[in-house]
Amino acid sequence: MTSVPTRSPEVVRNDYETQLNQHWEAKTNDDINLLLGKADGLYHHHYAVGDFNRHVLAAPPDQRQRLILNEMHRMESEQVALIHDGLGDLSPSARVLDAGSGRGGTSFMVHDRFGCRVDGVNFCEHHLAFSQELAARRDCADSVRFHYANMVATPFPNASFQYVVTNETTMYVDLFEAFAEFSRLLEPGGRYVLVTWCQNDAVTAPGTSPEVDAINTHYVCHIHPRSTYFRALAANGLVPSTVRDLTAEAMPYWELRSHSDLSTGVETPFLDGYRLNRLNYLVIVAEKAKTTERATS
Ligand code: GPP
Ligand code: MG
Repeated sequence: MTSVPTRSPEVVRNDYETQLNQHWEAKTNDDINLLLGKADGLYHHHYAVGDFNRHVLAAPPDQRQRLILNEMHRMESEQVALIHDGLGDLSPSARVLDAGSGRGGTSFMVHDRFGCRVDGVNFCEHHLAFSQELAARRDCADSVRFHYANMVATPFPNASFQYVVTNETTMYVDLFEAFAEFSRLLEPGGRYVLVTWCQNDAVTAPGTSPEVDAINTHYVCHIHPRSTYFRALAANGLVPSTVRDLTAEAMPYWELRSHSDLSTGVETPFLDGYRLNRLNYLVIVAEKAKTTERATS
């Protein structure tokens, strides 16, 4: 049973969000995602870190493409360990928000790992219907709920979550607006786990990387400078405890994907961006400050 309202101006709020929504609503025959998830019902809209099994490239021609897709799917699923590890020792009674939940892959894997309740938010209607149906089929619809909502303006009360995660979704939002919302939603001491690709403004000025421009055009997104993440976290009382730069580890996935018949053309700018260190792959864990008041001595 699915419950997806039709497009609302309170959720899709402006010209950019309308353009973005239309992009995702139109992306329904994305075999590069749909074929990967078929075997186990985990559909991802993120990439991966770590090496691939190099033997697949030497596989017999009649098996090679299938093995490449299997390997990409293994890697995308294993990427969710970055989120699991960032969440740490999570109690089954905790509530987790998955902001920008796609077709549900990360939400299901967080629930499966910790037994906790997960709320996913997304404004793409076919993604939402798809993930709600999967939740019913996976028999976890009471615990893993997907909501038609804008991830920077959600319907949830203040301090209603102990954890927020974003798995490669923050290139679609204004970071100050998004982190203000996540900070509002988190209990004091709550944790935000963020996996993202970003523009390395330590080596190139914003707006000067053709690779970043090409990816932005491909996905209708805005890749943010690395430093903006930290400014926006600090501005919203979200204090980083872990920062991991996995740029080198993010490359093999794209190398493998460039050998797939389903490659989409975005492989080259990702590979070039990472190789030139203009694009970074980061994992950040941050805690919401228990108080934002400054101590007076
Ligand atoms: C693309 O993944 C993912 C993003 C641009 C990040 C945000 C995604 C959300 C659903 C919020 P993809 O798996 O759709 O790309 P591709 O089709 O190229 O594999
Ligand atoms: Mg994909």
